[in-house]
Amino acid sequence: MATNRTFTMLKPDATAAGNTGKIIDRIIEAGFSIKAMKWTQLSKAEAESFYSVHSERPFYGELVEYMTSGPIVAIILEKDDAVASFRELIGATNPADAAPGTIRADFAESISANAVHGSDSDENAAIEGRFYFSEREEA
Ligand code: IDP
Ligand code: MG
Repeated sequence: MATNRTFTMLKPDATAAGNTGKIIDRIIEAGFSIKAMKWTQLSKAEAESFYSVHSERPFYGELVEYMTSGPIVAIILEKDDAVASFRELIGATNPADAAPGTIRADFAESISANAVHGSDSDENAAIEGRFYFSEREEA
């Protein structure tokens, strides 16, 4: 995957609240293009694997439980400087700290149920995208 790509999930709070369309609109309006997308649900083992980098963090169990509580939308996105640009668009992890106008400020419910995931590096964007999509599925 090229370094102009990032990976996002619209999390269970976003799918439950019917916010996926609004959030995808925001993402496209911000200049990202969709390279792969699927509506799916994580098993416990899959969520543990996806978030294994956080396995020592105190919130790991809560995070895995939350991320398996409902459907998610997995999306590979493309834009110049995609990783940093997307992190700016979504805002801080805790919606209480997220800048006005960011996706988390407008849609997140809590620090755990915070509407969207955004990769933190080019390397992780590639790994996370491949977790959900084969090369064949990526446009
Ligand atoms: P990020 O999603 O902004 O990159 P990370 O620190 O990578 O934030 O944490 C991954 C996810 O774990 C967050 O998006 C959030 O859902 C959850 N999380 C992070 N910190 C906490 C916490 O203190 N309590 C509960 N859940 C948390
Ligand atoms: Mg992170």
